[in-house]
Amino acid sequence: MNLKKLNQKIKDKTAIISIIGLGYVGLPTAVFFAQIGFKIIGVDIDKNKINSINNGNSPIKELNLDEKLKKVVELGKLTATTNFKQSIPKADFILIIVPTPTKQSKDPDLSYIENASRMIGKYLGKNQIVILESTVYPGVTEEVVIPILEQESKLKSDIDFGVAYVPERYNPGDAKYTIKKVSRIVGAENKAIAETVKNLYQNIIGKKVIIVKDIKTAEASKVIENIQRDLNIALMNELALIFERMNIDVMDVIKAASSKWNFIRYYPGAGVGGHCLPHDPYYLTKKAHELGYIPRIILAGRAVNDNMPHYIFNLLCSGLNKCEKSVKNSNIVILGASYKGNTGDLRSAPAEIVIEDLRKEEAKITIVEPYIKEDTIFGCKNIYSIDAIDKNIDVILLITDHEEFKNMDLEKLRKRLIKKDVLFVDGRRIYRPNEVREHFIYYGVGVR
Ligand code: SAJ
Repeated sequence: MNLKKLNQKIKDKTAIISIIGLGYVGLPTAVFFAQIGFKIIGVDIDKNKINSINNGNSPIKELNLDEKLKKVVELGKLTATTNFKQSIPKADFILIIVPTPTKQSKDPDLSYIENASRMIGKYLGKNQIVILESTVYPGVTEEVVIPILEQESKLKSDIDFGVAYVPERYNPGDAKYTIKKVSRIVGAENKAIAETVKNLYQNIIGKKVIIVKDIKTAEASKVIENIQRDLNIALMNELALIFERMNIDVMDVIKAASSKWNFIRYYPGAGVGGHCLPHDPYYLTKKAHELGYIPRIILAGRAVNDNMPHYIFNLLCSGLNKCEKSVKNSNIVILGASYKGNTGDLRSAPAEIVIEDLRKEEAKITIVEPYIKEDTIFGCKNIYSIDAIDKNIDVILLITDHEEFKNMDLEKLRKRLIKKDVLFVDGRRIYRPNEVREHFIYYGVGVR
């Protein structure tokens, strides 16, 4: 490989970068590299997405990318295509940023990575570097991606072309931790390729780009980031259920424990959603099982978190019971469908599970979801605003910690409602029980 030539192209920003997968992470990454002057060829299998991008319109509204996207498209810095044959041969660097979901069985679904590798391999030439960003288990790059690239291209990795793993660390919708403000990890087949890839990313990363020992170390570092987070949240959820039985409010306990310098704050809630935490752990646990190790702790955390939406349903049933009402035909307004506060992202959203449980008991459900411009979400009417809440409701069920749902005027809301007892279920423990109990029957995670 002629890495000197590639490094020169990075230096004078004439390197062409092809980004495979223009989703929540790939599209912002493409815009970011284009904004600093690189020519980007975005590749995706979704024709509608491609047309939207080439017209300067972001297909993912909640990323708020339209203005930046329109500009780089108008400058000719970013074009999108479905055609690998037209894009791969022109690229110096090829980034794979495709989904790595799990199947119903919770097994990793590597089909997106395998298909992308196959299509890249068909048109891969010499002196190009392929960089995988998607979250995987240690070994996928060298045991899955590289063999497919070599087989399709009839070329040899580390000789004719290079491969590296640079885990994505992009947080969709996060204005604080933008791509620029988060350090990155690079693992590659050899030091020279790692240095070249580091030079490329250092153009868009204002923080350190750290070269680690090898590709597997880089793959492992990414997958444990989210496993650690998932497990810590599971611990808080488990503590909420323990302290509920002791009539201790877990939120008071967390607040007290937080006064210790190295206590890391996580909070119990209605469940753990998104495209990362509910899925990434299974990539490592599957590999662990294959190697004869049973990852009990990781799987126990997943089980606790996956149970939380059902726990919320049971909490609501207990609360209705206290009001001497049944779930059947009760009017329930759910505050928030998104999996995470202040975003409009429904992927693996806990709300969907709670709604399934409620629907089985024939409850009547409307949703207040201001971040998603859809009139129907999970089969329920979206009324968008708290002000549109029907006066006839029996239950307010808060599931997503959107800013709009914090500091609500509970007295004003209560006065609009006509039922004698209205239940307020706080699925994110946003409110202190006593401030709500002045107006509603209050139930919350860890409090009945
Ligand atoms: N959640 C809790 N309790 C908590 C924190 C989160 O129940 O204390 C729930 C959220 O409501 C949500 C789910 O967990 O349903 C996931 O929330 P998250 O804050 O982890 O957000 P994600 O899934 O978008 O995680 C991403 C990850 N970023 C990348 O993979 C690049 C994760 O590594 C980040 O730490 C996280 O964003 C973040 O910090 O925002």
